[in-house]
Amino acid sequence: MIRDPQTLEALLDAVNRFVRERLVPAEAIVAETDEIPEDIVREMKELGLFGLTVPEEYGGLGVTMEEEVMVMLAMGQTSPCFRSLFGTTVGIGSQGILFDGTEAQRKKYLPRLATGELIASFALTEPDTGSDAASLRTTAIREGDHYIVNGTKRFITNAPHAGIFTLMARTNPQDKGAGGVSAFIVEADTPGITIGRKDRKMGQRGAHTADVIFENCKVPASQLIGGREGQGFKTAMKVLEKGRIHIAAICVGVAERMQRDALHYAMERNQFGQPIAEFQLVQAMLADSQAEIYAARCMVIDAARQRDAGRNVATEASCCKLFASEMCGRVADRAVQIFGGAGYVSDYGIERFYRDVRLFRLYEGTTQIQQIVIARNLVREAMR
Ligand code: COS
Repeated sequence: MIRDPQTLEALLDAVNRFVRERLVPAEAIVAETDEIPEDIVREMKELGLFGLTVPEEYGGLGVTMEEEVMVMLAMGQTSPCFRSLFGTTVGIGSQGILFDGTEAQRKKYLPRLATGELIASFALTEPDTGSDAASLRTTAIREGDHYIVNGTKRFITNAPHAGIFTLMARTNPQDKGAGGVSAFIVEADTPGITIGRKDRKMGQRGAHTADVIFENCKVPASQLIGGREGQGFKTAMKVLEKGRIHIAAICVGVAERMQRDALHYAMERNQFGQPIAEFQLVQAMLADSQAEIYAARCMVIDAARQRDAGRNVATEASCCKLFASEMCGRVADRAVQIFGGAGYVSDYGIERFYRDVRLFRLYEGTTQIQQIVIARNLVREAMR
């Protein structure tokens, strides 16, 4: 749903300009230094990017899912590390507070997230808990008006920058499954929290992940999301479901960028006396990528519209994440192929995208988890 086409157009114009004039020129330096320059971070805040999904009453832009998808398609036209900096704050780090938090929790945190003053991270994954999210071991044991948190969270995006963590921890150690898990808002400066060293990753330099270690960390009971124990796994699933549409949109945007770069290269690069774009075997690669990008774009917009209309889109969200992330990987591979030897050389930039997009098939639920979710939902639906 698009609330007001003119307002959205103004926002997209601003984002497109920011991407073109500020982010694209900074891609190489960010990849080299592994840091996003402070002035770019400030401009992201000024544009309202950190508050995209925070409702207007709490100081954000309150975009609908379809509008969010449009902004992510625009943000995808540059290195994905830029989106990552505000992605957890507009997505998995904040939406649990919005969906299931108490009014007091929303009022306390959402306005500061919307301005970018606070960065939110989502702390679910652990050293021994990835796809099987319900098996997490971090505990939060109630003692009076506090919970004592112990455990280690792994690969936590934006952990080194976070002001708050949306933390999933087991409040009922007797219940080893999803029902024993609760969600908390934990302020990053709470004593007992240590952030590990930044992970050295395959790609997405400029986006940082790290371990978050909780040792007898005393979290006030008022930080339990929604004030109810045992709801944390469901909160996480709801947040991830929406996040999957968001990530799928980024996959489409980045695929469009790689396709554009490949097309321009193919038109400039001459072999056998003509641009390689004239050769049908190169054209076949461009055509396959274009068809897949178009298909994924249509899927993502459709799923977003259905979600805005209030429909259950658990299956569609997983279809989008599955197809768009795999599509993006194929487009990256073809783009490198079209660049030929230059595709393997850092100066041309395309190998960086090839490495960056590999993450899309892994995080916020691997391709295999999306397959499981889709198939399970189909079977459940058919059994009704
Ligand atoms: N929305 C709301 N509730 C949901 C839900 C959703 N999308 N998906 C599941 N739930 C609920 C279920 O309804 C169930 O509730 P009841 O017990 O009341 O019936 C509960 O959550 C447990 O669901 P389920 O039985 O399906 O849980 P499983 O342990 O079998 O796990 C998968 C399901 C594998 C799908 C889940 O663990 C998952 O998504 N794993 C991937 C995690 C992930 O994405 N990690 C990335 C880290 S963050 S970057």
